[in-house]
Amino acid sequence: MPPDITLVHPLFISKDPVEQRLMTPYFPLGLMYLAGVLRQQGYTVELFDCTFRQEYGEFEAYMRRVRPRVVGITSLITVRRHALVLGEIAKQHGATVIFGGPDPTGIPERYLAHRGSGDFVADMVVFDEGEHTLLDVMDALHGRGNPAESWQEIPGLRLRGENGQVVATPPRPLIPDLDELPFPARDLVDMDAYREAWLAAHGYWSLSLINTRGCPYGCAWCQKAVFGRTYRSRSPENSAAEMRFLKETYAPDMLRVVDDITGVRRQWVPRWRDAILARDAVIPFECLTRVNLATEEMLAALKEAGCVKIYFGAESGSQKVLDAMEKGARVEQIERAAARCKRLGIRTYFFMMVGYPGEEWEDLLLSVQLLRRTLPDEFSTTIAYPLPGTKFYEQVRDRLMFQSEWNLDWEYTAQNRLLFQRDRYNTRFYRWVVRWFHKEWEDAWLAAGKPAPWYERGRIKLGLWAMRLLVRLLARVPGTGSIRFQPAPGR
Ligand code: B12
Ligand code: SF4
Repeated sequence: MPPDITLVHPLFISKDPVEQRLMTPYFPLGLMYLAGVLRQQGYTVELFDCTFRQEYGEFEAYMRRVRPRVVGITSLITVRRHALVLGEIAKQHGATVIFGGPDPTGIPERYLAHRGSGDFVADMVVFDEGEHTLLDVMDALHGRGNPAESWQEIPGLRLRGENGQVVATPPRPLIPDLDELPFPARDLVDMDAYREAWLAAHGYWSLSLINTRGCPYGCAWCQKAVFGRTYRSRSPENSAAEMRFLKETYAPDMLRVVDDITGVRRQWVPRWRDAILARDAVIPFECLTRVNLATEEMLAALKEAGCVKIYFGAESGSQKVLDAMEKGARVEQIERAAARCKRLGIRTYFFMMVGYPGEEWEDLLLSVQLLRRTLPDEFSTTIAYPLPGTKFYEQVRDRLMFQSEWNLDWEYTAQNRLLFQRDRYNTRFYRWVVRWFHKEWEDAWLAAGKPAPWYERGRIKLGLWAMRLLVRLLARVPGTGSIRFQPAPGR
């Protein structure tokens, strides 16, 4: 018997140089939540996970053999092309094809208008949060419960109108209580393959967990498709129960808490710590928070709950640039957060960004100074890229360096590359800035007493000297030139 629905994760590590280099695969929790809810209502679900697969042909063979009636495909901007190709294959085998996730929500017209070799591929896009909408769609397809008579009656969909326009059905209210959801259906995942990939690349393995949905902040470059500027959290007890379950069932070495922001509600974190300790559910974990939330108390509670590493979106050492990004954070807060983590023995990882509109040479120097003063344990630097639907995108829309927004595919964004015309500076300049930041940071660690053999010190000093000279020279050279592919350094 074919399953009632097959959910597809279209990320192929074999086709993605960035993923190959990082080798930190996580299966998509969104799909696993959908699967959990559908199974709770009696539907049979299979997962087709492309993570460790090589070719589209494997999905073709699956479709030929299994013939699911419905295929639901999740998508991000990075995997849009694969999602559409897999959708074509599903359509050729007669399945109802549904797309959902951040990219289809952000740009549904891209999916609805896509024609494969002939017919339209997508029957619909599930917009925003998916659990209840997909359940309604499945009920309608199977005539179960009180099924909707037309797709237009189901809230939370984007459909294709007669003239090809996007038709929106009424908005779907957000799920009020996240504790109602079953834990993600991780049993559908080939856990051994993930475990082995992690162990081979890093010597430990990590699973993901999510406690909250949404983020109340409004950084101008952040695409907030799906959960918008809303914020809901599970109860600390519900989350701790899942951690206990993960510890007993899978015993991962690490957890990645994938909330946009941990600790938006101040009292939540100490309650979570208590719930974790009470259940003996500690698993070393890493999470992301904002520097303005990183109080001594919050960080101490995270540490006691098992936190070993915190990612901060530091972005820049220039207040002017942070304000332009509408980051809602101050440079002093970045410094305080880093110092507090160091005192508590929590590792820090900074996300830095260069090339944001308004950033000038002096601002880059301030970012260098920030890295040198705060000495994060790790950091990565991204050249700012404008995602559709953001204020940043609107700001640079008339200066984009590709033909239309339809071209804003991952071929462009995967490369750490400047995507809009600036008055000064080009991609080549920023790529060297990224390397320069790294050398400054290495040198600052040496200056702070990090032990290193003489040849290593020499390499860093020489590299730093060369980098400083080069970026100063490049800062004066106009023109963009053509740039070879080079993946972004990390996330
Ligand atoms: C965890 C995470 C990661 C993890 C793991 C990804 C994974 N496989 O789970 C890692 C660190 C690997 C990662 C990497 C990247 N990420 Co990321 N990530 C996230 C994060 C923080 C959480 C994802 C999550 O689990 N959400 C919780 C679930 C419940 O929500 P959901 O996935 O949206 O699913 C719901 C709905 O969308 C819908 N739905 C989803 N799929 C489907 C499918 C169907 C059929 C249906 C009906 C419904 C449906 O229903 C689900 C349940 O309600 C999100 C931000 C966010 N808060 O969502 C960013 C986010 C998804 N990432 C993003 C980006 C840009 C990236 C990177 C490109 C970053 C980088 N520069 O390297 C890479 C790309 C990786 C790749 N090669 O594809 C963007 C995507 C933007 C876009 N439009 O595509 C987001 C939205 C962050 C942002 N605001 O910019 N990411
Ligand atoms: S970048 Fe982070 S803090 Fe800013 S709006 Fe996006 S999720 Fe929220």
